[in-house]
Amino acid sequence: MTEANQKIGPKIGIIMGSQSDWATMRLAADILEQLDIAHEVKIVSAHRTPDRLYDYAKSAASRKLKVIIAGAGGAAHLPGMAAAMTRIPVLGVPIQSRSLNGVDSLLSIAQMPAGIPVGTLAIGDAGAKNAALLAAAIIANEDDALADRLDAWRAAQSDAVAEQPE
Ligand code: RP5
Repeated sequence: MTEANQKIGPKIGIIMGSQSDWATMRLAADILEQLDIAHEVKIVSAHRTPDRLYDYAKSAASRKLKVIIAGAGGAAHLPGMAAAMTRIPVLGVPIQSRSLNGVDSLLSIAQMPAGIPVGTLAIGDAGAKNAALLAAAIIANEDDALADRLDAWRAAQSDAVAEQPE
């Protein structure tokens, strides 16, 4: 990340329920690095550290976070509980769990009651990457320089797709 963007403080918060989620959620952080978006990364468990979750969600608006990306697996209450305690948009990443392959995570995150939305991404790596790209797109609406970087990122992706398989 450039020094200038580091100084302005995080715009996106990446939180996850466990150290074991980092292998997936680091893919979101990698994309934010590529796009030079200031962000922070924390382990915040809805079940094991509920007070940390409360403090994080309650302070998100006053700390001027623009989007929260929350990854969790199994009984994945983290994104929904974070969304319940802040109006900052929450994007949920269902971690691919060992026992049910992430279907448990997906349903836990997607099936929110009306009134408290969580934008739910795909299970696992694709979800983590797309959560970062979606968060970037949201912020880019108000940030022309980032919009240019995101357009360039997408163009590079298109250029990298071969016309024929090798
Ligand atoms: C959830 O439980 C975490 O998000 C993680 O995906 C899952 C398993 O956590 P560990 O037992 O690996 O710490 O809270």
